[in-house]
Amino acid sequence: MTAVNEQAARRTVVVGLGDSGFACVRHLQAAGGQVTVLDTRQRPPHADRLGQDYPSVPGYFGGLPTDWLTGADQVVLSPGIDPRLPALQPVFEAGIPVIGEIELFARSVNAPVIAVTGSNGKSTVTTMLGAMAEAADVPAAVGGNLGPPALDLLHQQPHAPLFILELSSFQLETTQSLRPTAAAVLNLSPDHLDRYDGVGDYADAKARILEGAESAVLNADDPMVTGMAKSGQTTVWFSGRGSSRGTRWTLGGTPGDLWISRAGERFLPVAALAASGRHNAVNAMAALALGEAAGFSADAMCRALREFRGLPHRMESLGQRRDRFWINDSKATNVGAAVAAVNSTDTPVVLIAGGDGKGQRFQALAEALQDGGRAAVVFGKDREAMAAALRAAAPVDQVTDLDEAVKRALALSCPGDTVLLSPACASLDQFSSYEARGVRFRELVEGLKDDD
Ligand code: UMA
Ligand code: ADP
Repeated sequence: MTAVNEQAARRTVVVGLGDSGFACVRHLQAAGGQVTVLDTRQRPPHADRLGQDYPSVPGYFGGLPTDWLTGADQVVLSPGIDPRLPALQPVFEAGIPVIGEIELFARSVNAPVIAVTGSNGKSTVTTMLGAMAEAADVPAAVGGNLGPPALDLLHQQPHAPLFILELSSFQLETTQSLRPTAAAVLNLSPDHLDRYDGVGDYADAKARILEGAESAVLNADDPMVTGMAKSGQTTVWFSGRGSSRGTRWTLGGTPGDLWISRAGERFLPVAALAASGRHNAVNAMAALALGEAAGFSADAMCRALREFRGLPHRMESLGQRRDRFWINDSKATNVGAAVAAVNSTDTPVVLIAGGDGKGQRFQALAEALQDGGRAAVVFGKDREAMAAALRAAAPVDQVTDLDEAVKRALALSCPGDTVLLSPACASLDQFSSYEARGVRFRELVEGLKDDD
């Protein structure tokens, strides 16, 4: 049987009708398979679109009926669904294969794939690499966890010569067949602990990206990542902490004259990067390592890095208001990202943080604030736990929401300080997304008139 016919013979249940689930339905329908869709939500995001585009595809919303699930030949789980959900256990007990969107993608893609994961910097590195591809005149398809979904890329750009994918731990859990040309693990710090039984399980999910990769691009400074290296797999190391033997991409020089070096030779001055912050210099090294594996020229890669200014909501400068520098880092949804943000700020900082802490501990953020942290203002669901941890490092004010937090931060800061929104938490207790939180912050800052 050919792959397409095999697909057609299967009865597939897609669980979840968000962006990923809808992309799976379209893909499976195009392959001629029998598809049904379930979602625990009464009105999943693409319910109307399913009715319009695929009226013959049965859907059940508001629960996961066991007989629908166990009647399947395979189940495709959306990334937002926790496989530990009791309703899914009969599927595992029956031995029905459980896969995800990236597994479907991997079984269909013929072009080379570059894959990026890590706790922080995935979207930035993926987008940097996309900019490098453009500078190199390679019409690559770029997406995955940052969107568009990988299967939508395959649908929209079936002849793309290269796919550049950001992959989350949730996506990697259900992926077996991906064989990337190069795969990167950027770093690992605790996140999503509401979804995993421990950091070990989370790290195991991330490490799956390296299975079957021709070459691994790994962070030499991160002990959880160095432990993922496999003998017999080509490994390209990058390091933000000076040169060490065998590390191809390193950051070195003096604080005012930092350079990215390749194999010990100066390659690009950090001052030439349009994206600011030391963590972005490290991200650039990861992107260079992946770009090299993709065959991009040094000239194209450097041109892209000289122009790529960074993504919105990631250390995004909102300029100066009331003699303070305001930075929107709303995408910092975990402690690791907020630590990097505080560490890359050169002035005294008033940190605005809070939201849903997803079971994280905040001690590392307190340590970062110890040096240069003027104060912290915490808001949202886990403000008590944050305040308890941060109080050891700086004065902390607790408020209910972001609007109040901005007012308090202004009062607590001095001229010349930076006021940094880097929440270290998910936004969903008070906002629809990290973008909505960042947009509100921008509005609040823009509302601060200099002559008030
Ligand atoms: N949900 C239910 N019941 C269901 C299905 C989903 O309650 O039956 C809930 C989930 O618990 C979750 C939400 O709905 O809270 C969305 O889940 P989903 O799997 O339907 O999400 P999609 O719309 O398909 O989007 C997913 C990724 N979302 C998640 O992993 C939560 C998107 O990443 C991704 O862009 C998209 O597939 C295409 O690949 C977003 C994300 O937040 C940006 N990712 C996490 C992150 O970056 O930290 C991993
Ligand atoms: P991801 O896609 O992994 O969430 P992003 O590029 O969207 O990563 O950045 C998310 C957050 O992490 C932002 O707050 C950003 O400033 C921060 N960040 C980016 N790169 C790094 C890095 N290499 N180390 C630590 N934090 C980082």
